[in-house]
Amino acid sequence: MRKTTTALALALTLVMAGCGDDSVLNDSTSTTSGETTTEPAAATTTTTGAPTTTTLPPTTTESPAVACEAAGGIYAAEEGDGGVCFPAGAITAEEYAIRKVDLDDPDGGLRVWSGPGAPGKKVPQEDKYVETGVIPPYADGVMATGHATPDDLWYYVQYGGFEGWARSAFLAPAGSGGPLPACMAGGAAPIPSGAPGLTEITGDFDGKAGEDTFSVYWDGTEWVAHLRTAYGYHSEMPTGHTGLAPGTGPEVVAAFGYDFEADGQDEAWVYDDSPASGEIWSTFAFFNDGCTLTHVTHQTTGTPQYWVVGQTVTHVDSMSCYVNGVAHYNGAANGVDTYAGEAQEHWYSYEDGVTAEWVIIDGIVWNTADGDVIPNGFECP
Ligand SMILES: [Ca+2]
Repeated sequence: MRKTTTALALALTLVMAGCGDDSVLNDSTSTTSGETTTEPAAATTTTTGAPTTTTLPPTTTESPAVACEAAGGIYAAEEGDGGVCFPAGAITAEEYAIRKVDLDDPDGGLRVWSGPGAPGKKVPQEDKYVETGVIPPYADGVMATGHATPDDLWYYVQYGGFEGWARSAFLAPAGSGGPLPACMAGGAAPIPSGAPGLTEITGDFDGKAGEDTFSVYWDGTEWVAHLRTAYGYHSEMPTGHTGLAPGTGPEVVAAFGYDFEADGQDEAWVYDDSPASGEIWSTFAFFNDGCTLTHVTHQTTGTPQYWVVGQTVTHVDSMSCYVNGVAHYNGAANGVDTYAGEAQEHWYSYEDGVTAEWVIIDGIVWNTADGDVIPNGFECP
């Protein structure tokens, strides 16, 4: 680590000199003037010319940059005078990978700068620093040197022959993301900025680690389900839920993610708030094979599966998650939360399969007459 730090300090000095940064020149200028001023002082205090009183301690002639780098720090010089010293050892020096940067990122990847953002700022100080390079999306082998801003928003990194400051939010420990997924190129367009009715949930919807975002929004005509993976891949499809434009009627909402069959891949739940029949729920799954978001369908009918949940005047419906599926209860209402007489309990097993091209929902119906009190709603662990 010490070796790295020393080499780094040297490299930075070379870079600064190579870029024509005038801080190095200023350093030598100030050193010269310092020496000049010592001579008259020496002359007045040593009138008989004692030659041994002429030198100042070396540390007072070093610029902040040189002192910083000599101590293993990184000095971010600003335009004009001054700069900031970031000491070594703020974070562990280790290898990172780039995450959450889209393949089609307009910058071509993660931009690296000669200095970090101001404290608390997630954007670089473009008026003070310059871009030193761009690290491609999903690149591995990004070396963090151990220097970081106190707010932890910026790390100093080395990659592919250049180095500088990068946003820590886009750095993940090497290997933490597992193998790169197949669904990395192409895909749908990102959600338009300011899309109305937007709701978002997070989870591991592609099973590739990292935090994916599942959203529902109004595209001007209908409610659309949209998945953005941690790798920046986008997939979307209509929810199929009826609803009106935001603010004018029932809206469709992204509710939560849940991994039914514990295969490491969350399924996303959506509902619309229908005043006539309570809530109507359905679920979406992402398939890495085809890189597509899919509406979970009924095995027999082949159509998207919807479940009614909630209390109406004459019926009560509720649903619970189980190990690999859901149980849906419905029956005549008897008070707010209880079924009157015979209720039905429908079990829907769920299997998306590793290689299956469609989702299987299998409905099995059997009657119960226990009249148990069942929560009026949808409960998932
Ligand atoms: Ca799953």
